[in-house]
Amino acid sequence: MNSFVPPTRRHFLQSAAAAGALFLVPWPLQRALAASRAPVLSGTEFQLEIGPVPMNVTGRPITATGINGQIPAPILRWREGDTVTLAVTNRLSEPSSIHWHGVRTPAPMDGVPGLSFPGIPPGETFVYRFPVHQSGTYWYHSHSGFQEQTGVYGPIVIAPRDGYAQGFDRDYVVMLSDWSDESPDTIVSNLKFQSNYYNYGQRTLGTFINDAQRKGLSETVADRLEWGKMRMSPTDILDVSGATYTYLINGQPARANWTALFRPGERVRLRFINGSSMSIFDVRIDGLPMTVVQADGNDVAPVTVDEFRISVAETYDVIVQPPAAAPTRSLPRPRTAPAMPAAPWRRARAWRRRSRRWIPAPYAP
Ligand SMILES: [Cu+2]
Repeated sequence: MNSFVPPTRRHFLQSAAAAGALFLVPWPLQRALAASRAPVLSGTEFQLEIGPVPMNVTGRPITATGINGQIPAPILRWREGDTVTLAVTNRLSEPSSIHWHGVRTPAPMDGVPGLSFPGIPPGETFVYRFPVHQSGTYWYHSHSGFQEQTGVYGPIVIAPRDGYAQGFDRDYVVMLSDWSDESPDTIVSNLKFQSNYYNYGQRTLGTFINDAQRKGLSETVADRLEWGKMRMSPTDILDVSGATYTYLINGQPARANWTALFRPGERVRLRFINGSSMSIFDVRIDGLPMTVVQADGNDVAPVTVDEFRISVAETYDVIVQPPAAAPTRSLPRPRTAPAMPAAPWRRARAWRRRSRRWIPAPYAP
C-alpha cells in the first residue's frame, strides 16, 4: 500500500536530511508526474479500521499499523456545525484508541485511554460521536502504545461554516512524519541505555582543537566545562535523529517526490501538519514566499515568510502562488543532524565533517 519502487532514473534528493520532497508542479507538466491522490473521507459518518499495514520505506518490507490500510490515515473532511459519527474498529491484537488532536470534544469522546474512555479492546468497535464546534487543520492519532509512531495518524480538515477568510484555488495536506524500521520499543530501550544513542553529531577532540584555534584555549575549556556542568550536549537537539529516522511527506520518503499540481496563477493552500513522533522541521519552498494564514487550526493575521519551524503536533496553513515557469521544490529539514549514510568506513569522516555544518549553534544564553 505504502511501498514504492526505488528510483531508477534520478536520485534527486539523496540528502537524508530532507524530510521528503514536496513538489509544486504546473499543470502542463502533470503528464510527467503522478498527482498526489491522498485518500479523503468526507461527510458525517465514518468507518475507520485500525490494523496492520504493509510498509516499505527503506527497501525493507515491514508490518506497520495504519487506518483503513493506509499510512497516513485517510484525510477526514468535516464541516463546522455538523455532528460527526466515527465508528473505529480495532483489528490489532492489543488495545487501541483514536485521539482527535486539537478538536474540542466532550470528555468521553476525547479518546485518551484511562481518563474518561477505556480504550478499544482488540476486535471491538467504539463509536465516537460529537458536534464539531470549530474549523481548521488538525490531526488524529492513536493514543495507545507506540501505534502512532508506527503509522496510526492522519489529517483532519474542518471547513468553516462561514467560508474561508482567504481565497484559494487548491487545497493540499502536507503531513510530515518520521519513520524507523527499528521498533519503537528498541528505540526507547536504546535511549534508556544511552541518552545520546542516536546523536551522531557529538563534539570530539577534533572539534575541541578547532574551537581552541578559533576562540582560544581558555574560552574553549570554559565552554566545555559549562556544558559539562549542565550535563548536556550542545548538539542534543532531538533524542532520535536521522541515524534511524527516515522523514516522510504524506507517508512517502524524499525519493518518492510527493507532488502537488496547480495551474499558473492559482493560489495553493498547503496545510502542514507535523505528525511525527519527535522531529521538528524547518519548512521552506525554494524561492517561494509562503503566507501563513492559520496556526493550529486558528486563523491568524496573514504573515509572509520564507521559512517556518513546525514542532511536533503543530499545524500551519500557508497560501502560496507558485510561478508558472518551473516545478518548485520544498525540503522540510529535520532540526537534527543528518543521517549517517549507508557508507563504507572511509566515508564516515567526510560525513562527520559535513554533518557538523548541520548542527545548529547552541542556544545563546
Ligand atoms: Cu495528539
